Amino acid sequence: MRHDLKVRHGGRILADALVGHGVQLAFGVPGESYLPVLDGFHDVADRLKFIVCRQEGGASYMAEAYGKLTGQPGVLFVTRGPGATNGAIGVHTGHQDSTPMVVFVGQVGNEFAEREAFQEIDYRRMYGPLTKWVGQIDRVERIPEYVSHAFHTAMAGRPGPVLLALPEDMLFAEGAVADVPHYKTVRPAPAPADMDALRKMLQAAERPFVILGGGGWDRASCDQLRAWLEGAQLAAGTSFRCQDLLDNRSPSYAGDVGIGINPRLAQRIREADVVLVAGARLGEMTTGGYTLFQAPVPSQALIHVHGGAEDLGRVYHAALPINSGMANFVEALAAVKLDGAKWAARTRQAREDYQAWTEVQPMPGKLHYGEVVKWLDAALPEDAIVCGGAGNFSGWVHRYFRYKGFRTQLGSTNGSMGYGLPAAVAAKLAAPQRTVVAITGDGDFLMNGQELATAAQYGAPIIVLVVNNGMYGTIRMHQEREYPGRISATELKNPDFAAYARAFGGHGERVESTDQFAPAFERARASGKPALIELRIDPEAITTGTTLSAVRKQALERRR
Ligand SMILES: Cc1ncc(C[n+]2csc(CCOP(=O)(O)OP(=O)(O)O)c2C)c(N)n1
Ligand SMILES: [Mg+2]
Repeated sequence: MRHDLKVRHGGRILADALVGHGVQLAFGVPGESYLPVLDGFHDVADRLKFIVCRQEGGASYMAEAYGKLTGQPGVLFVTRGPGATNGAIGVHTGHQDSTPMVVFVGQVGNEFAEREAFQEIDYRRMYGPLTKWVGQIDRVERIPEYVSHAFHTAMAGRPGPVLLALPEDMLFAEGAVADVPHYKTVRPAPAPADMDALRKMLQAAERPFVILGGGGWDRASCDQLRAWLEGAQLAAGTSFRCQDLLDNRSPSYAGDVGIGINPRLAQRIREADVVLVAGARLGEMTTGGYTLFQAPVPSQALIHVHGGAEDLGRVYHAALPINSGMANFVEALAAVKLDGAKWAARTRQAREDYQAWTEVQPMPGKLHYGEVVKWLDAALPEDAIVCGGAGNFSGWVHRYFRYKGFRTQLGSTNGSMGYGLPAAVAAKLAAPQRTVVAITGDGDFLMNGQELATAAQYGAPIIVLVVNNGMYGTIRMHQEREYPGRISATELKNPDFAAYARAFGGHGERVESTDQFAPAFERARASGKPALIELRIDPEAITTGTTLSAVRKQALERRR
């Protein structure tokens, strides 16, 4: 032990370690299992703010959204057992979305370990499949080493969540140890030979297409990539809920490759001869259930660029796999000069198809939700952040909203409900100067409605839209398709959402027709409080393109 070092308890060493790694906001719900950490936070309160949430599900989404927005690990604290189980949802989202996160969870003291003591869980087993690494810090002197390891792992290669368990006795113990400097981000870069092969493949293509997606991006790389795509006159799409990686106003942008894909875009991808995929895993949602690309050997020559070496060749055999971080890849692309004359007309057509697809379609009812999304698209500031969860209501946003650059969208690519509101709270706390809107469904919203209390407590004037159709509409749609007319477990009796928001000290209103929306939104914005606008839509309007009764009718006809 070096005598010039101050003796600190484990909680303080941990708090100092977080400050050393640049953590300014952390999210969580307290527990008696990690009291020394809360005590440590007391000492560093001027540098690190701990956002106390109302449910670990909300807190874990906030940490995930913070990581997604800032590119720095989102930090989450949950107590052992029940806190750890509640908090799993945001970790699953972070894993599937490749979002850097460092999760700390209380653990029973080592003196009781393995007895199934109060709230004891083996986190290595429970969280193993949801994280990149699960560790447990058993010795107080090793806190700085473990925390540094966790931050490096969360950020390296393909980013993702990491979990550290904190046995209670270790946190109360004291040690005299040195801090570790700020973590470094380790990401691979493409080899010159890879870039040469990429240039040759793309230049030889007749029908090239580009897909951008996944995690590990940053604003500068997205802007640089946009310029490169436009210079090469290439058409590009974005993977499911990664629509903000390419400014949707770019002449190269051809739409999102996710649920409810434009059929013409799907056709374009199937017909492509060379596809460059940068950052996307090519998961089920981005491949139309593994149909846009045949598994394991696609008919298109695939250039697959990914930060995680293990994700290359995982499903698809790429003609050219390139293990690279996105910034390094985009930098290397600058030297790749392509003549786009061969495919320029196809790119223009792809853009026209996108524009035609995003024309607002008719919708039953007095409140045209498509028009509302178009209004938001035009009225919100360019850098507004639009957060969303899961449900059919999100389809209108995917189709009609034009994301105008990096991190104007925060969504859960694992299709996880309840994400929009907590993501909006985290975004507003991280970027108070930006307008932040959460678009939620009536089912989706109440999965984490309680986090309005967090928004109110920390002064986060977000604007939440609740698209109310009185049901778990997505499931009802699938139900009508598979078992027409046999409604089961999908109807919802809802509270008065506007009154609910007001009960938290927020602003609340209900809108029942299209013309009521803009003034209501302006009032919500002007209120300066967390605000909620309920949109009463016609339950018949089940997607942007069809009605509930049409789905039922088609199903019945198929059965005849
Ligand atoms: C956490 C979670 N639980 C359940 C589901 C399954 N699920 C997907 S969409 C959906 C219904 C969403 O309802 P709502 O928010 O009202 O949106 P709507 O489809 O009606 O527009 C459900 C239950 C899920 N994706 N995530
Ligand atoms: Mg609904």
